[in-house]
Amino acid sequence: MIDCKNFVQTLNGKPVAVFGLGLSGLATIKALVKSGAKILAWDDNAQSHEAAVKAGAEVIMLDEAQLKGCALLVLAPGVPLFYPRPHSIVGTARKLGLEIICDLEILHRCGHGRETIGITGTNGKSTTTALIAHILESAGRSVALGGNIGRPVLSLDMPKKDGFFVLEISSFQMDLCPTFRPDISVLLNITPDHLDRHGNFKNYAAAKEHIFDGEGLAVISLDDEPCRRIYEHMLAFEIGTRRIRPFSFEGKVENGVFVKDGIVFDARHGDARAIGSINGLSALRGKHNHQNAAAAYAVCASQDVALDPQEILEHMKTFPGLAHRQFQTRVINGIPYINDSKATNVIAASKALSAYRNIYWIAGGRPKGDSLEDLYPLMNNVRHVFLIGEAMVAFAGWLDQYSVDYTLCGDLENAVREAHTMAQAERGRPGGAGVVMLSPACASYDQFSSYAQRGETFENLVNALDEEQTPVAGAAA
Ligand code: UMA
Repeated sequence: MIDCKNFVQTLNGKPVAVFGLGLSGLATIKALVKSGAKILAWDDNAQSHEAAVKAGAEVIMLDEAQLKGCALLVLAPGVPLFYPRPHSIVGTARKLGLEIICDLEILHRCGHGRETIGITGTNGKSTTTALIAHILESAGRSVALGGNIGRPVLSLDMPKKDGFFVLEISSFQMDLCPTFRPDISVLLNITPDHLDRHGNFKNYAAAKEHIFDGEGLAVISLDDEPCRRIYEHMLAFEIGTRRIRPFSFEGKVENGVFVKDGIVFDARHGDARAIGSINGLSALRGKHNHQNAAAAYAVCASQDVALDPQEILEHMKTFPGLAHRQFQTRVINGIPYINDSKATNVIAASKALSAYRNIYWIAGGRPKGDSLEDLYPLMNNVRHVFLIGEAMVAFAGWLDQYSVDYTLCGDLENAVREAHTMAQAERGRPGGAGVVMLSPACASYDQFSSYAQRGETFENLVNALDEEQTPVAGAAA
């Protein structure tokens, strides 16, 4: 847990208001109470109150009278700040002129003195954050990994004096950080997302862009238009005064880092130098992971971190990947079984479907209403679809249109069994061994409590599968 005494001293004895008692709210209460602060806390869901009391807060409705005496308001990132309309507590705090911040801002105000690496973007944040932390740790550096990835920052252990905070930062959190800007800021990509929360795409991109305010190093993708625009703004000193290191997974960039055909190139000092290949690394499959790898390399090779290029590549090779994100659970007779339960929408599933061939694809769950049409070009990569959950009928109708073979399996247990049987039986077919993959393109809530529970169930089922050699298609009887 982070020592917040430096921050608490700035409060002049006033209590802190904490609204939203989820992961970050509770961690904030615990850390601040331990450092001597008084906390007034509230959550619209009464079920969250008990945990806050146990953590040492006074749980009380945070109306104007209560907020008036507080030093500031710590807001959970998911509570509407601007759109669709600000939560009433936000309106009250603004009326009182009370500062509204999140836990990342508190960490910054603790004056910890460690280097901070912050990663934002629409996709790939968690993987890149975990990859950077893995490379640094493997190189013997002291690291605290957290933020939007699911570990609230104030619950982390302080890294050693010369260590790093490696933080995944969402646009919601950026909006709640008036002064915190990472020493090394990474922007991976920007595509439309969370528009309900930001009102429009311009506001969403602007929230991300703020990560580059101030000084330090800016590591920025050149692979999409909004990122390129921000890059141009930085070059023109319209944002921050940072050193700028561009990267790409789509082609050569001058003075930066790029990945081409799976080879990492370092062109930071002029000529592009091939550093090594990341082809064949199961945790970094697919073009989108080349973007993540290029960003991670640019951070770790920078003068601020100064790892040796070959060492970075070596540590990339041992990256295990993230749970539930194209995670290789097991290999049976040369066939990988992949848990991509985190793919809860069509775009996320399309990443996995483009990264493999001959896929025995387990899909379905509770559909999110997004169109399947984006998946059409990827159906060449799919051998057979095993459908589960509420989406079965709708998905089957779509697959019929394109003559893609499928089986209605109902639940995950049937789907894993059927996919396993078919994949193992077809091992000898032309085109090489396939891959069994859960990448649902749907939410999990029709049959599971979360995508994580769905992924764990998949892994348990896969781990229980029989390894016995099944006859290979085409082999003599
Ligand atoms: N609440 C209210 N009123 C509201 C809205 C929420 O009282 O109008 C209360 C809820 O009842 C609940 C609490 O607020 O008790 C939940 O707050 P939260 O979900 O905002 O926050 P945490 O549980 O603290 O989780 C947050 C991040 N959540 C969001 O940004 C929505 C987590 O990111 C993050 O891992 C965690 O802090 C630790 O730092 C999750 C996420 O979905 C994974 N992030 C979005 C994304 O990745 O797309 C941005």
